[in-house]
Amino acid sequence: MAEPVFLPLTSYREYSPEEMKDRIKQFRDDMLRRRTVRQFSSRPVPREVIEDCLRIAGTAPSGANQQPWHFVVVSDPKMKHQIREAAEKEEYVFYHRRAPKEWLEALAPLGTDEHKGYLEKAPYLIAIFGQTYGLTPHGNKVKNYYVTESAGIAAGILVTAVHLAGLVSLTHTPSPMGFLNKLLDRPTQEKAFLLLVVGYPGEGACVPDISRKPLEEIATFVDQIGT
Ligand code: IYR
Repeated sequence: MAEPVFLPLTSYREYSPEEMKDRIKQFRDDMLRRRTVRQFSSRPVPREVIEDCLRIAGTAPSGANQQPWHFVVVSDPKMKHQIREAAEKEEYVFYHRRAPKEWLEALAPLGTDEHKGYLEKAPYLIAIFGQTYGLTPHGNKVKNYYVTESAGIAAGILVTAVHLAGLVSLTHTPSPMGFLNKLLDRPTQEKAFLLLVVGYPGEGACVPDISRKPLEEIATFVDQIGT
């Protein structure tokens, strides 16, 4: 069993209450501007920005620090075309056969359908895989814990980083996503759970007229129990 090694927390920074409030308000206002976008421009995005966004996503906390994620960044037009074709095939079945009426009703305000032109138009597709197990240098399996939670947090941070970089994204979830393993040559222990479409918004891009739940609806504060 490995012995824990501790180092002083030198990276922490405390802010005065004023500074804290200013900083978080700034961040709140930035994040309130984030929208999921389905109309993309083909304008190129500096690869370096995508690399930094992934470095930032890789700071996510993870079960036993196993960092059970892998990101495949696709900019190759031929691969984007193949991904589009495979995704549209699944989506066609979803919209025309598999999706229960209730699900289609829930999706109606978004105006989505099986056509996924943005998978070819956007400069970058980032496929996010969760690794159910890792491998030691000797090829032995090491079980990973809280894979979906960990990769989900990393994905959330990635969405945030992309937004703060001045780009837009779409959290696309073609289902099932097994085709991504095949096309992107990823091993079976990796499960794709999100295809993040990244780029600039298309000219005149529009977004659905939907809103966010207010704080009172999403949070409960337990300040004092009883008297
Ligand atoms: N994967 C489909 C359907 C879809 C499902 C959910 I839940 C969404 O929030 C949006 C779409 C599609 O991408 O069209």
